[in-house]
Parts: sequence; structure tokens; C-alpha cells
Amino acid sequence: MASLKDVLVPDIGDFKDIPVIEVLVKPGDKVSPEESLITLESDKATMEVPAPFGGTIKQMNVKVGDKISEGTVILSIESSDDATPVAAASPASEPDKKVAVTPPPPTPEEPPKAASPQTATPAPGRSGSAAAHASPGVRRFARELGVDLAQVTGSGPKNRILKEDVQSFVKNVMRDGGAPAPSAGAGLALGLPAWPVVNFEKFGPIEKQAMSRIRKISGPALHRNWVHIPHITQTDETDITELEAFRKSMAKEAEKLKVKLTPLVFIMKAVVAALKQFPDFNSSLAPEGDALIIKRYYHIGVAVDTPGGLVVPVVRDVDQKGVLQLAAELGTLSAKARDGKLSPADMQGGTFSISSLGGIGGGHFTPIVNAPEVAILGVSRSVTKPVWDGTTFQPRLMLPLSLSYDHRVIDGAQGARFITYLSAVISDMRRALL
Ligand code: CAO
Repeated sequence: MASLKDVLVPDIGDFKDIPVIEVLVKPGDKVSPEESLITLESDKATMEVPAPFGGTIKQMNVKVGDKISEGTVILSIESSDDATPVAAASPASEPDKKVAVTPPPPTPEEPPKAASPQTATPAPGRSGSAAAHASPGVRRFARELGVDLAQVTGSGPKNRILKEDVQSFVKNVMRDGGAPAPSAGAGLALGLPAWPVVNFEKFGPIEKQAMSRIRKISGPALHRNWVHIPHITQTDETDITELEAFRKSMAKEAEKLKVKLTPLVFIMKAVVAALKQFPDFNSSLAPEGDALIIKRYYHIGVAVDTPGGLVVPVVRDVDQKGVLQLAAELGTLSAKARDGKLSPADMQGGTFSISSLGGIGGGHFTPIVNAPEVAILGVSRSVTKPVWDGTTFQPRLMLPLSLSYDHRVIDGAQGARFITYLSAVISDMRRALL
């Protein structure tokens, strides 16, 4: 038999006249025991009042903004005998019985409900989620969905984050395909803990700089590639002593043509020779993931460092061009890139990329594959090193190479074969003619 019971504000310590900041239910709603009904907020703490038993909300006695104290009637619930697991304390047969609500014990991941402030300024190192202005119910809801509240903009009073804000945040993430921000995307996709949000000013002076347009676009793409592609990076060092001698001997000729002949264009030609030998490296995974699309053209993307960030223009048909022509095209493309004048077409159609940091310095690194390509070559600064020739040490100019590839497409053995072959071609470019 159904009975109507009032639910009262429980003993909440010394608090009096506390504003109701959220009403989480309405007449007609079915609630389960322990489900949150309203949220109260004093200047010290935010607390939720849970249902002491299950049933259907019949009448609401409070609304947002009301100030209430212990004993105030919040609402009345009609409960059936079956749906009153706490009936021992509140006999279901007794109509209009008033029941005081006891906040449930805190769960390990949730601070005590009435005792601890949940909206106070976070201690250094606490997560942004913890710092966000939201009720425990909204926090719980966000946690269930893996949403980092630090990423959600609140539309409630004093920028409080409401349940609807979390819902629309999730909708936006789903619509935009994943990762709007460091933590949120990763959290949603991988169930990772929230990104640490630190008040850096507490530790010293800071300066906030807006990210460039390129960085805002390239960042999420790099993140996607890093997360989606199982990378392996295979390194090697190749002897470019002879190649450098040849390049230098060509310097005057190149100058006449007003081009700068750097090691990179030779490496591009050697890469094409290796791609022809190992066509899987010049492929993409079919969208269904069940086939490889092998490309019979050789368009090489070259990472260019610009004041606004990294861009990757594509040099087309590298197999059909000589090093002087490649040097001219690379010069034009990198100047266009640095002036911010690349068109989308300039950056499309690549089949393999090269990231050359040789002009800057540093040793081996781990380049990130540029999807939907399956491999990328990192080139570092050449260094003269003693190399054992079987009898004695010889000074040789050694070029560090770092080949990253998608392990779904390329096995380790193939990766090692590719870099060994590439290394041999760079050391002796005549091999490219074979
Ligand atoms: N070892 C030693 N010296 C090298 C070298 C190497 N591997 N590669 C280039 N150099 C030398 C060049 O010969 C040139 O020397 P001179 O000034 O004496 O002629 C100097 O370094 C500068 O070369 P460069 O950088 O102007 O030309 P490049 O053809 O090597 O590279 C480009 C062109 C556009 C790729 C390059 O300028 C660039 O932007 N590199 C950065 C790419 C990048 O940021 N990658 C990172 C991606 S991941 O974040």
C-alpha cells in the first residue's frame, strides 16, 4: 500500500538558513533510496540531501534560493511498501509520517558530504575538477562520464556547473570527434585521471601567452596520431662523409641556380628509393582497417618550423625530380610556410614525411607519424665520429636517423630492414640507381 511521507532537512550541524542552490527532482520523478534531492550551500560547504527511501515525488516544498534549516520539509514522497528499504525507521503504513534524512556515509572517492567544503579554493596541486564549482551530484555525474569538470563552463549562478553543462560538454566532444583539451579528450576516451590544474602564480611570476592558430590545429592532430598509432621508433646512424663531399662540390653550381643544396634533398631521394623497395612504408590503412592502400606516387611531406608552429608542406613526385629541382621547390615551399602563405593543397597528398632538425642540432628523437601516413623519418645533425674500419678508427661524418612507424602496418623486422637499406643508400647514393 502506498503512503505519503515528508522528507525533512536532516541534522546539518550548526548551519541555519542555508540557501537551496539546486533542486534535482520534480513532482512525478521516481527516486531510489540515496538519490540526491536538493543541494544546499553554506559559505563553508556544499551538501546534498539524499532520499531516505524510494518512491515518487508528489510535492516540492522548496525551490532554488529558499533558505532552509534542520527540520524544514523539503518535499513529500509517495512510496510503496516494496520500495521502502528504510521502512524500519519510517513505517510505510503510517501516512504523513515525517522522516529526517541522514546524509549517507561518504564514499572513499568523495569527501564527507556536510563536513568538508567542496567548493573552496583548491590546495596547490589539486585537480581542476576539484576546483570546479559544482555540487557533489554533478561531480558524481561527471565522474561517471569521465568528464574533467575543469574543462566545463558553468552556466549556473556564480558560474556553477550544472548537470546540463556536463551533458552539453559531452555532446560537443562527441560531435567534434574527441579531444578538445588535454585532459577532457583523454579522460573521455581512456578513462584517465583529470589533468592537473595548478595555480602557478602561487609559486612565482607567470605570463600567459595565447597559442598560435597553427598550434591550436596541429596540437589535437598530433595528439590523435600519438594516441591512435602504436609507434615504434628505430634509430640508426649513417655515414655521409662522401655525400657531404659531393654536396659541397655542387655548392657553386647550386648557387648559380640560386638554390641552397642541403643534405635534406639527398635524403628525400634516398627515402624514395627505400619506399620503392618497401612499398608498405608508402601506404595508408584502409578506413575499415582490413587492407593497405599502397600508393604508387611519392609525395614527401617536409616538416617546416615556422614562427607560428609546425607545418608540413608536400613536395610532389620526388621520384621524378633531381636534387637541384627539389632544393628549389623546398626553398619555395619553406619560404611560403614561414610567411604563412601555404594553401591547404600545398599540405595535402603526402605519402611519407621527413622531419629534419639537422640545421638546429640534437641527437635522435621520436617523430610522430603524420596520419594517414604510416611512417616518418627524423633527421638530426651530423657529427664527425671515430668509426672502426676493421683496422683503425677513421673520422667519419655520421648522420643520426630516427624512423617512426605504425606497428599495425609495419613489423619491427621490416622497420630494421627499411632503415638499414635507407642508411646504405644515403651512404652511397649510387645505390639509388640500382
Ligand atoms: N646535419 C648537419 N647540418 C645540417 C643538416 C644535418 N642533418 N641538415 C641541414 N644542415 C645544415 C644545412 O646544410 C645548412 O647549413 P648552411 O647554413 O651552412 O648552408 C643549415 O644546416 C641550415 O639548413 P636549413 O634548415 O636551412 O635547411 P634544410 O634543408 O636542412 O631544412 C627545413 C629545411 C625547412 C626542413 C628546415 O629549415 C626546418 O624548418 N627544419 C625544422 C623542421 C622541424 O621543426 N621539425 C620538427 C618536427 S617535430 O616537432
